[in-house]
Amino acid sequence: MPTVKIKGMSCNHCVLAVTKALSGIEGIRNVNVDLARGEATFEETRPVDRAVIADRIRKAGYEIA
Ligand SMILES: [Cu+2]
Repeated sequence: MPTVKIKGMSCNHCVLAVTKALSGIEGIRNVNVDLARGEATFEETRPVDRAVIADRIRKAGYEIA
């Protein structure tokens, strides 16, 4: 399963925001964000450009590590 490292998450609100941001990308589903590990895993129904993922994460207020 694809995994991205995310910087800046500190609480469950952050987890929710990142989950929402990733879930809103076409081609991504079943997002699971792990706060302790600082990472998100998800399924791709089609290949998604990592730049698109980084952009959505940034717009939500976080950074791809
Ligand atoms: Cu937070």
